[in-house]
Amino acid sequence: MSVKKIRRVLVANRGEIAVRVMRACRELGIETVAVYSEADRAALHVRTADRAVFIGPPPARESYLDIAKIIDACRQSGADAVHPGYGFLSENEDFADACEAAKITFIGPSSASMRQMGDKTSARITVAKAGVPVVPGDNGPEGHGFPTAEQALEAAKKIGFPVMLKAAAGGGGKGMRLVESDAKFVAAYDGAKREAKAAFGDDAVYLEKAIIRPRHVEVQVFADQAGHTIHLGERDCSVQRRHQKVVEESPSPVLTPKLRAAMGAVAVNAAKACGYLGAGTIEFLLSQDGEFYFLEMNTRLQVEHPVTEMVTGLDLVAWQIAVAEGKPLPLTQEQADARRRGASIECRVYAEDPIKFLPSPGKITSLRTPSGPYVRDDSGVVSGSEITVFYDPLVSKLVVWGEDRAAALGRMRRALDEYRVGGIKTNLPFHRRLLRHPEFIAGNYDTGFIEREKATLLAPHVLDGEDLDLALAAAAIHTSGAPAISAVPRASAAESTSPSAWRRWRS
Ligand code: MV4
Repeated sequence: MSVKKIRRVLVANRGEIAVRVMRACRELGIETVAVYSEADRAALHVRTADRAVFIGPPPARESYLDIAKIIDACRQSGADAVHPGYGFLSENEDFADACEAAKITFIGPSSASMRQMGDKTSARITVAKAGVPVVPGDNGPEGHGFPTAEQALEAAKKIGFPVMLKAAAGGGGKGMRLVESDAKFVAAYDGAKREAKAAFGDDAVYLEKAIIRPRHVEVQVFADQAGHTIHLGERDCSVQRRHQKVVEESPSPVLTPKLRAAMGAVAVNAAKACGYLGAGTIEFLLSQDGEFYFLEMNTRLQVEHPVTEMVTGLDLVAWQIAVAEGKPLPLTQEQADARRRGASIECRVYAEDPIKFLPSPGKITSLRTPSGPYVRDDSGVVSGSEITVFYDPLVSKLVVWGEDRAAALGRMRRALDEYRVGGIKTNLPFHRRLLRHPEFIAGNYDTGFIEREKATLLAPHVLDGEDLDLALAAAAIHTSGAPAISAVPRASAAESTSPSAWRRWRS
């Protein structure tokens, strides 16, 4: 239990989340400290902070992931608290311990909670004891994986194929294998073990029954130091590709109020089971028959937290700071339930080739970000910023709110059409197509959606109808010597933004 007012926060992160956290601090009258690598000297998060400390070379291992350097930066700058953001050191128990040892408030859960939830077999055991439904499976003879392929195969036969082999130390799909039959089991077991060892330095693998075409639905939880724990509803994150989320929304288009209440109550129990403090997320798989299963807990603020903020009208970073200072949660579960209103969607805008899904680093030479009612663009870049190969190529998170899902979809289509990024390729054309896909509009999607629909979602843009006429007319004017229309530039071919060109998707 700690009741210490926070006066100066060091944000141990970069990019949009560092800027996001600093905005909350500024609003609360809390001073901010940025840390930055050689590659981030001119970065927006450095300019946003009250002061900044240089922490080393561009590779994250030598800067943003170096615990000693971050603790030293706190000492140098007089910070009394650290916000870890997401990624980097946010789920590193040793970092939380190092902060405690240095008497710096870590804005997040205890290292013990992180340890308990970081290991997947230990998390399954912990939450199952609290009555949380986990995916049926076998954690292995001692509860931490199978020592031999033979023992694992025996267990797999009992569970029944198809099964999932998963890394105990894992998460994010690394060291994970879907196995359809016993013939392929031993090779999959060896492969999963090798991948787990390489990725986590721990080759323990365990078994779960495979859920076919699941949705990924996660519940936002919050806990204070008195142990009060509530949930703030769910986010549907099923639209992802290769374990990289692309679009998230709240509420999930498929949850009934009854299912939401059940998942929320279970999520609260899962958080209580590990003595949780602060913002956390309980991930579930939702099967096609409407059953839900605990998958894992993320012991940090998530990338997609803004959709929850939009439907609740709350500032989750301000809440994180409040509970870290020992203040009680400002709302009861009933009050929180009464706040949820309308629908919110987030599109992750990445600097990547929209066809090949490969990063497209470079300098952003021009930028027009959407705005207008209920449109939020959380970005860590401005015109002139560099997207480098060293870090995540996220340009921004475009988030909208609407009275209902249809309004939110219309608003997102409009916002996407306003968005212009020059100098680099982005996945904006992909998002424009996705938001016009009939199945997405209907809410009919699961975790395999992008892979199955990639041909339609990635088809190169072709002008048609009115847009083709306009483009032809503009070209005729241009070649006849009259000035090209430039006051309100139409989208370039690469940008392909004109709304009516997407008409093919309207059913
Ligand atoms: C599963 C599953 C089906 N059945 N487990 C992928 C990442 C890791 N956190 C858990 N994952 C999955 N676990 C069982 N028993 C399907 C997935 C999965 C998935 C989960 C969430 C979001 C996207 C996904 C994409 C493919 C597979």
